[in-house]
Amino acid sequence: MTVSQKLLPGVPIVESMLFSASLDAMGLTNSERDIAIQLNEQGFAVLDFPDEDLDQRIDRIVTALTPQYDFDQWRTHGWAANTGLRVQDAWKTHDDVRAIAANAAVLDLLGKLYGRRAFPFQTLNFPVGTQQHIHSDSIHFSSVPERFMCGVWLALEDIHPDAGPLVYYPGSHKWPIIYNDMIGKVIGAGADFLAQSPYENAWAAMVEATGAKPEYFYPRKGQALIWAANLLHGGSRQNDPGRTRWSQVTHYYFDDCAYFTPAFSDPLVGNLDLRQIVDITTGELAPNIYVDRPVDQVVRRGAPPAPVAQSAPVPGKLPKDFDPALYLSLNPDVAAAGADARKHYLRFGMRENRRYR
Ligand SMILES: O=C(O)CCC(=O)C(=O)O
Ligand SMILES: [Fe+2]
Repeated sequence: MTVSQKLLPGVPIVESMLFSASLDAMGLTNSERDIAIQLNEQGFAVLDFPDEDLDQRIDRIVTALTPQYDFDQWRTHGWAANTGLRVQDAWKTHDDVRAIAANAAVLDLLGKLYGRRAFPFQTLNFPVGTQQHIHSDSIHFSSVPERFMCGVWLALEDIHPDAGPLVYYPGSHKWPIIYNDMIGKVIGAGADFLAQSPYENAWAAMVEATGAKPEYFYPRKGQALIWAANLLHGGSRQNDPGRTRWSQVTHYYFDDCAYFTPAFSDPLVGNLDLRQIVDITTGELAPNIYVDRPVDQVVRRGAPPAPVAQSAPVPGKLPKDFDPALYLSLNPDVAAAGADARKHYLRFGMRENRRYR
């Protein structure tokens, strides 16, 4: 066990103040050690994806997923978020997507870097650049303790500089994680369903204020980039509108944490958007754990022991008679924001007592 695990068990070794003092005891090969140092100092590290069958897998993924993307819309209108150019959780139906997400050598490496078992929980497959605003994944998928999350971006083809490559700001992972209270956002004050956009001006200003310089990922097919939970990253501008940018992103969590969405949570006042996370390697739910105990068994001072507040936000079931179109017409602000009716109702509408019929 490293000194970091002994004294700071709730901090990933690779993100720990005690990283240098722990490095020799992490059981790393020389090349893994380079990755660890890079991830610690810069918040990202590049590796050749360790899979002998990768080329065949990529061929099969591209063939299987191509019909699922709306390339016609892309050619005429360009990228707009979630309009058919991203397939989420294709691991459920495609063995090769799953095999990449669950690659044993990657899991083993991440386990050594973070000091807990890693497991994949979400895949995203993109055929083109996302041009997504720079962001920290920590507002979408965080954990308690924080930073037990990382992303792996795998190039499924050689990525051209004009294809809108992944962009990131080295070192920004060490900046504070920005939460709702820091940007003056509180659930219940309106526009609750906006996750990322309320943060974007603050991140952009932080980049400007620090003078941080962007780097771009121009990988060969089969190269991958690991990023730390709070590294600012996004999809850069796609200069050549006809170029594809095939990639698979896998997001990983680590054992024995509580998993939640900070953008939809104000923990101090009991709003906690706890996630029901499926471990892709087992297909089972990953238990939400707070310092070695299931969160619903933690004794809360001054409160009856159960049910605890955390159980409330467990995503509920849609009412049988839920009609998405009717919901949007009854809630024009939701419709105006372009939110998905089902997701909005489960996440917010229910607790806001919004009308759905
Ligand atoms: O591929 C991109 O352009 C960004 C992907 C991303 O931000 C993510 O999956 O977390
Ligand atoms: Fe991201």
